[in-house]
Formats: sequence, structure tokens, C-alpha cells
Amino acid sequence: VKLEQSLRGAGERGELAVHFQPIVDVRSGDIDGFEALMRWNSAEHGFVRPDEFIPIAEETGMIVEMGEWLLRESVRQLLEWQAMRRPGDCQLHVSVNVAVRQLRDGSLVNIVDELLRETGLAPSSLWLEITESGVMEDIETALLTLNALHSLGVVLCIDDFGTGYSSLSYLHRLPVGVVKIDRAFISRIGVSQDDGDEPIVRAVLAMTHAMGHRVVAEGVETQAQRDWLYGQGCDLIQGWFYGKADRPENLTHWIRPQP
Ligand code: G
Ligand code: G
Ligand code: G
Ligand code: MN
Ligand code: NA
Repeated sequence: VKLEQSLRGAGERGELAVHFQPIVDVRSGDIDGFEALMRWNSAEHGFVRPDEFIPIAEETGMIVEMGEWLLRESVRQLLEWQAMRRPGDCQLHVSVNVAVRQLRDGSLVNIVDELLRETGLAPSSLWLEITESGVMEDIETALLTLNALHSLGVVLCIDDFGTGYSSLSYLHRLPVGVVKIDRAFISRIGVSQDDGDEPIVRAVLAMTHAMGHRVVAEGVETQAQRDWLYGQGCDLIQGWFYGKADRPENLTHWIRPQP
């Protein structure tokens, strides 16, 4: 059976799951939130990588329904975690990927609005990740949706920053709160004889901070990368150095760290 056909019933068969990857405050080392990442364990095909099934879901439009489920499930999990926090702990966020197709589909704003009302979640605890290329495909339509989402109080993030084009010309027009530097740039920090991508990352940090955005460095794998980013004033770090995406039950040590 083709992947596409299997994916159609995957949700109903309980084959989809959400895993979460920690996003850590560089200075304190404390958890700030998690990125929600979809996982598919297919009865027929075994584990299918998101870079295989997400494009299929996008092409067929299934991503709209899957994305709504992912949003609801991510917020449900976040509320469970927030309830476990101690007084004085920071308010955790969850960061959910939004595909271009979802941006274009008229329902996203209503879904998010409804979800916030139903759950009472603080809007700033919900981050939505959009890619540079997704926005650039149709910037005027994207802007309408992004402005409406921004009005609801959720935090918009530019994902995979640096991999698209004309980043500088549009970034200031978007109601963005967070920029996520793509891991391709981070992976070349502290490895080469020359400076590698260090000047680029330094420039991105300066520019995005000047615009008032927070910065997440993605794909941080080593202590050296973490230390360098700390020195450069990066805000948040996500990567295997702190942890891979994992099932929620394996992440409770982040929620209630032992004093
Ligand atoms: O863990 P990783 O292999 O999870 O993810 C691979 C790619 O799939 C990433 O680029 C990520 O943005 C994307 N991805 C993972 N889960 C989702 C999802 O639920 N929705 C969308 N649109 N993309 C996702
Ligand atoms: O979680 P990690 O970053 O190791 O996953 C890398 C990729 O491998 C993911 O895109 C995921 O789809 C796939 N993968 C391989 N084995 C597993 C598994 O046991 N569980 C899950 N959820 N994903 C897996
Ligand atoms: O949405 P986005 O493309 O940013 O998805 C994050 C992707 O990056 C996921 O596939 C996730 O498994 C992967 N990832 C997260 N941390 C690391 C890391 O430290 N190293 C590498 N190689 N990949 C990572
Ligand atoms: Mn992402
Ligand atoms: Na990314």
C-alpha cells in the first residue's frame, strides 16, 4: 500500500504521536519550552520520517486536519505540564510547526482562537513556527494570516532562518517574536580552522536582537557550540546537547527538576 493511503487512516488507528524537544534558556540552563514534532509509527511501514510523510500530508491537504490534531494535542500536553510546575517556575511554552498549506487554509486563525478560549491557555505560551520559504511563496496572504494570529497573542517564529532568500527585506514586515537559526549554521561553529559560519550567526543575532526578536539556535550538539552561543548572547538553545525529541512521559525531569 502506498504511503499516502496508509497516512489517511493513521490518525484513527492511533499511529500518530507527538514528541517534544526541549528548548533551553542559554544563561540559566532552565527549560523554556518544547518544540512539538509529529511522529508516525505505521503498522505497514514502520517508523516513517517526518520529512517523508509531512510533504505527502501537505500535497494532499491532510496536513490541515493533522495540524489541528497536533495543535490540540500539544496544548493539552502543555497544560498538563504547566499544572506540574512550582510557584516561581517560568511559564512553559510549546512551539508547533505550521505548514504553508495551513497558513493558506482559512481555518487556522479560528482553530487557534477557539483553542485558546476553550483551554484558557495564556496565548504567549503558544508559539507557531513558519518557514521563511513558506512565507515568501505568497507574502501578502501570509501576512494577513500572521497578523491575525499575532492579534490573538500567540508568538510567531521564523523556522529554519537563513536557508531561504531575501531574509532581510521582509523580516521587519512580519509580526514575529522569535527567530530560529537553522542548524546548518550551528553545525559549522567551532569545527573549522577558519571562522566557518560564526560571522553569519553573529550577524543574525545582532540583526534579530536589534529588531527586538528572541533567538533560538537549533541543532546545538556540543558544549563548545553552547559556550560560543552563550558568549554571543543567544537567548535559547535547542538540540541534542540538551536532548532529542522524546515522548512526553520521558520528559518529566525537565518539568520538575530536582532542586
Ligand atoms: O524530528 P524531525 O525529523 O522531527 O522533523 C523533520 C522535519 O519535519 C522538520 O523540518 C520539522 O519541521 C517537520 N515536522 C515535524 N513535525 C511536524 C508537524 O507536525 N508539522 C509540520 N508542518 N512539520 C513538522
Ligand atoms: O527522535 P530522533 O531525532 O532520533 O528521530 C530521528 C528521526 O527518526 C525522526 O524523524 C523519526 O521519525 C525517526 N525515528 C526513528 N526511530 C524512531 C522511534 O523509535 N520513535 C520515533 N518517534 N521516531 C523514530
Ligand atoms: O522544524 P525543524 O526543521 O526545525 O525540525 C527540527 C529538526 O531538527 C528535527 O528533525 C529534529 O529531529 C532535528 N534536530 C533537533 N536537534 C538536532 C540536533 O542537535 N542535531 C541534528 N542533527 N538534528 C537535530
Ligand atoms: Mn521547527
Ligand atoms: Na528548523
